[in-house]
Amino acid sequence: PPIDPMSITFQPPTGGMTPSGPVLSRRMSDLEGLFADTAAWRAARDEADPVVYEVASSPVPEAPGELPQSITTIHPGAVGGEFHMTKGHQHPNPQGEIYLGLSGTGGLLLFDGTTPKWIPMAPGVIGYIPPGWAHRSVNTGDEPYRFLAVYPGDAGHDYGWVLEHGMGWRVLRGAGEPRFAPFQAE
Ligand code: S6P
Ligand code: ZN
Repeated sequence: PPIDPMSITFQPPTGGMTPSGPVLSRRMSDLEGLFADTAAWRAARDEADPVVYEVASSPVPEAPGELPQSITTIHPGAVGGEFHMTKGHQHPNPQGEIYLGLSGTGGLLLFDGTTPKWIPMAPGVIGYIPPGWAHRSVNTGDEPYRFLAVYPGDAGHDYGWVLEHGMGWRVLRGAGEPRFAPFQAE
């Protein structure tokens, strides 16, 4: 059933939404196979299994014609020098998506299966993801990186594609600026 017009209030201290839909937490243990340095990933998982990122969803349903939103907070850190990041996904029903940087610094890594692209993200930056581009977010700073996403309700989420194809690059801690290394299947 269609939902009524509504306003949603962003909660800057936590990255939450009021009213809210589901909120999910991704811990290190949920991110198997993502980081190149498997031993460093295993050590981080076994030691404290920290929350790497959280996603608060709006109450807008994932249904055709609707535009659900989410706020993602990626906590700062790296695994074997590779910055904390989201799993990344493709939308199986290819459609565009809009991101807006809210706080911290990071980037949007996009991959169409051939060419990786990097959009630096900061508060006020709108990142546009065209249809057909897999996307992953990376925190390249030392404070939480937070952004709003708005996506078509029937876009769907395919995580297997990224596990199979990678994202073209790995984003590593460099001297000041992030460093990009070509993705190699492990
Ligand atoms: C949804 C949008 C974001 C991500 C979120 C977590 O289309 O791109 O809300 O879901 O940033 O990333 P991931 O890759 O774990 O879903
Ligand atoms: Zn998406």
